[in-house]
Amino acid sequence: MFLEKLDPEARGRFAFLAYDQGLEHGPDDFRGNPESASPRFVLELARDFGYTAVVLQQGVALAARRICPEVARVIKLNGKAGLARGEPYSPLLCPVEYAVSELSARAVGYTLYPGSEHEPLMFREFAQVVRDAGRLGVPVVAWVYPRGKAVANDSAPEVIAYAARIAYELGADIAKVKWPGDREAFRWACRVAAETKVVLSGGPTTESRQEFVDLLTQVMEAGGAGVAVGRNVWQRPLADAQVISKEIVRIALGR
Ligand code: FBP
Repeated sequence: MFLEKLDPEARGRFAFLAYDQGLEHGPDDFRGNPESASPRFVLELARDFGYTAVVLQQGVALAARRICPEVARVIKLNGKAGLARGEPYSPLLCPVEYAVSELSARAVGYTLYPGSEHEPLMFREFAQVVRDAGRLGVPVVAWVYPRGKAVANDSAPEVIAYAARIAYELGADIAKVKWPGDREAFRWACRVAAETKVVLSGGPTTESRQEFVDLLTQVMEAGGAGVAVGRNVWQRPLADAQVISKEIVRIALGR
């Protein structure tokens, strides 16, 4: 509803640089490119290549305010570490009000795990986030990852389409979903998401840069609204991260 905060020209295209994996996956994600353990590496890429915004948890956002205040931020409101097993639940950690007033959030983000035994709790929290964000005039990005023992294949076409629709039903402005395997399945997910914009969730780093670029091209051809990518950028050494950033921004934002 308030997408102009992220997209002043109303072009409906987004390129988010996600950097919340230090919490979600742990520091092993930084091993391949140890420079990426510092948010500076990611913030400077976002600034220099014109990403729409970086995605940060509250703690890193506090540092980002100091290191690179000019880079727009999507604040992840909920999160969990990757250590626990069992049915996933990602609790709300940062209120929308704090994200906006103290962390200058341009948008807020929340991960939903539909299918988890804890789905009702997350749906309720998310519904409240949508109402709070509406009052404060910031858009909401939903990471929608069907997961848990009830979900046999979390990237099956019908599961991804359902994820996109859940985001719409619950009031998200943007839904971030995994790749369902082909262009037609992604097109259907975009269709059923109605007014909610659908962006691709990056996923593990591909063997070659070109592989990821080709994937993003298919997403845009299928009516996707862009990407929220992390590892495929900052797990590569600086020169490679710069080349792929240029391509990502060109394809996702059309610049
Ligand atoms: P990547 O591009 O690195 O896959 O990041 C996208 C993202 O949604 C992150 O925002 C989040 O930390 C992570 O993936 C969650 O991944 P998982 O599927 O392992 O829960």
